[in-house]
Amino acid sequence: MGSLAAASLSWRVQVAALIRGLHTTAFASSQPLSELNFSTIRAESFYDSTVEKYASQDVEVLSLRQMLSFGRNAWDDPGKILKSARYVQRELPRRLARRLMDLQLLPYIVVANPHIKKVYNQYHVSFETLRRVPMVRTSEDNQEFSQLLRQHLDQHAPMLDSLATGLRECKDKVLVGPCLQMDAFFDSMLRSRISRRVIAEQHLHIGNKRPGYIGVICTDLDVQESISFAVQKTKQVCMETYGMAPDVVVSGESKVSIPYIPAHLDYMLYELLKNAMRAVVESRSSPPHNPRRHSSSTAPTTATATTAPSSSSSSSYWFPRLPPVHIRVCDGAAGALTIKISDQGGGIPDDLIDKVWSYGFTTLGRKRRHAAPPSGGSSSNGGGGSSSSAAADDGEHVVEGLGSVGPARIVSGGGLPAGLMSGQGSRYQMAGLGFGLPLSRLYARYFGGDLKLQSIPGYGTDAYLTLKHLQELDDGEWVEKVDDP
Ligand code: ADP
Ligand code: K
Ligand code: MG
Repeated sequence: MGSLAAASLSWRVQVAALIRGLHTTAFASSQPLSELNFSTIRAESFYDSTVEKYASQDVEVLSLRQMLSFGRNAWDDPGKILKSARYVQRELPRRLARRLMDLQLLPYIVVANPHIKKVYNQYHVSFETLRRVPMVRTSEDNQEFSQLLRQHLDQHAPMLDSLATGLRECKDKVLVGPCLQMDAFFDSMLRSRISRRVIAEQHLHIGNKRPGYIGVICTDLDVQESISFAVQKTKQVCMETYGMAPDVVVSGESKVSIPYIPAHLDYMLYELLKNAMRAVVESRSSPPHNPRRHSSSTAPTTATATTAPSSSSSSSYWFPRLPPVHIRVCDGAAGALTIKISDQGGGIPDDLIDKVWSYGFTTLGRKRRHAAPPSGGSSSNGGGGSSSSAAADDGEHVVEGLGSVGPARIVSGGGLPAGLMSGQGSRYQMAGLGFGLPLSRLYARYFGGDLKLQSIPGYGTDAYLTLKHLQELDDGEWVEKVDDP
């Protein structure tokens, strides 16, 4: 396998050199933005030296602290806004070029997949477009640039689904699966995606005067409020999916706020709560003959009232009282805020505890799919569908690989679920994409936090979401964290 990859690489180097010789650059930086015709940009060129050149340039990493201190009062400082625009126009082409190189290094059979090709082409078009934008010097330039930026953000919104669908299809192909370091590839692609969207959105909002906000960062995000929002949304989806939902009991610090991007926290809470609620409902609503069903002795008798199942669906299933999900907010001493989400949903079997962090790994099989199929009707689960011990006991299919990717599942705002932001109830899904855990951990780590699981198989799971608590220092600076290109 290794020699096959090496051979294909050296072949690529030769082709790259050939194409480099043919390649002509069409960069016209002296032309005003309004006169440039971006519609003619095509994305056919592979391995071109321009991509390599940009990819090899250093990226300028910005911490949340720097974003906050730079963005303060920017709405009142046109110079700052222009500086921000120039930062964006310098950074995005470099970061896009790096991802183009990553895509180029995929095996040919993957690159040739129509979904992956679509992603490559979109990245290349954005790269070519943004690198050609003349330096933003005036607020008129910035207006045009911002419009272009918004347009590209929108065009990239469905790329996550394309990437996931494409790689899921390719995973079935002989030779491809073992060659691909799938999780590392996704980590890098998605971290970069979060980064680019944060950079772009921050610029697009930096000129807005909004109380409590610097750009898209809420300076005092009320954690309890975010939890309430996520609980309400998840319960709604859970009800739509299963006809019942466990209650959620929140305890701990009631008045904690952190500077954070609300959509990021919303996403993580939503994904963790969906996992918890799904586990609770599925482990309690199995037919009585099921050996993995929890006996009532494992369920606490202190459970608060459970949202009742619909009477029609309860006829053939056993519906005991659902044990509530507990959320505890701990404002730790070590500059970290931890949100612990505990469920009694049966836990994660030992042999799956590492696999659950893989992109696309899900135990939601077609047979047990409760969610509405994605629009367009292609609710294929693909991904091999190899079964594993514990889940197989439950009549479920353990789907390895990229699971089912609903087109409406992850859309805008840095890869956030469209439904969460726009309230498209019927398109929600409780699970099945297999991205919830790894992507939430990526979001948490993005600003220096983390996500960990502690599971007691047969009983339940605790998820620990840790967020760096950024305190304002005397000099007005903020305690660190990270941006990863
Ligand atoms: P998805 O929810 O789409 O399946 P995730 O990445 O969110 O993808 O989770 C992957 C798998 O991890 C789930 O399918 C489930 O089997 C397992 N899992 C996650 N959280 C829990 C939990 N709280 N209890 C039991 N199993 C869980
Ligand atoms: K997963
Ligand atoms: Mg999930």
